[in-house]
Amino acid sequence: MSQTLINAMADLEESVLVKEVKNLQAQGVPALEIIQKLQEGMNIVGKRYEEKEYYLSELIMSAEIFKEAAALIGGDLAGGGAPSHGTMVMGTIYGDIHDIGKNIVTTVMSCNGFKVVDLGVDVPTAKYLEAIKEHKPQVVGISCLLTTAFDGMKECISAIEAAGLRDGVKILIGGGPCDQTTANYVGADAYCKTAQDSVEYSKKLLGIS
Ligand code: B12
Repeated sequence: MSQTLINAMADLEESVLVKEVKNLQAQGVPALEIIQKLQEGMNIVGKRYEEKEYYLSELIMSAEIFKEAAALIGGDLAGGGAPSHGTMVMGTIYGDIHDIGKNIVTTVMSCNGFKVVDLGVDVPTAKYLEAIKEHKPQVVGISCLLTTAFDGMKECISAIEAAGLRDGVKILIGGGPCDQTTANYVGADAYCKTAQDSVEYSKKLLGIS
């Protein structure tokens, strides 16, 4: 599938990217596949930033371009009419303001039968605890794009446990630098690489076919 799209995202070629997204949509390529390619392009942006080929201004620009593409695709993600599987409380952990991935997961979970309570970004532990008590979710999602915020996730999950709320929820984590080792370190039930994974893992963990 479209290397053009990956390159356009990585090279911040806005007009090429918009054209290619429309082109893929016209060919009937599923929205989630298009998003996955954009995510690959974003990973390249991240690498270029690390290698000092890109600076903060390019990171900001990449976010703007991604959002433009996501707005084009947004309508295709909306499913509606899915059965109700339960509630998910979702947020980006405190110290971290990245929200593009979180918003995609929120949309995809909503379209797949979950009511999602989105707590936003830079979410403190107390807000997760309050939301779990209030909304009694089956799934809690924590998004984290910064390795420096891993300890925040660990602290948050320990606090959920200390408050006696851990047994009632499955906790999923995700975000660029996370992996299964991170999930083990912070005490989550699963690590999800993509938004679609979050649907599959949630259903699997809750025993929904
Ligand atoms: C865009 C971007 C920004 C934008 C964010 C805009 C926004 N509104 O989100 C801006 C410019 C604001 C930004 C700021 C910073 N950033 Co930044 N950013 C990125 C970049 C390039 C892309 C992130 C992104 O949106 N990817 C696309 C989405 C779709 O992918 P995703 O988030 O991974 O989400 C998918 C999956 O992971 C999963 N998922 C995500 N969350 C969750 C949660 C759950 C529960 C589940 C189930 C699944 C799931 O589903 C999503 C869809 O498939 C990454 C590079 C990268 N490779 O991630 C760096 C990156 C994350 N940023 C980085 C850094 C360092 C920063 C800054 C500290 C820079 C600075 N000097 O100020 C600040 C941090 C500010 C803060 N306190 O948070 C580093 C982090 C390094 C590290 N190891 O910790 C990265 C990795 C770049 C790099 N390689 O150096 N950034």
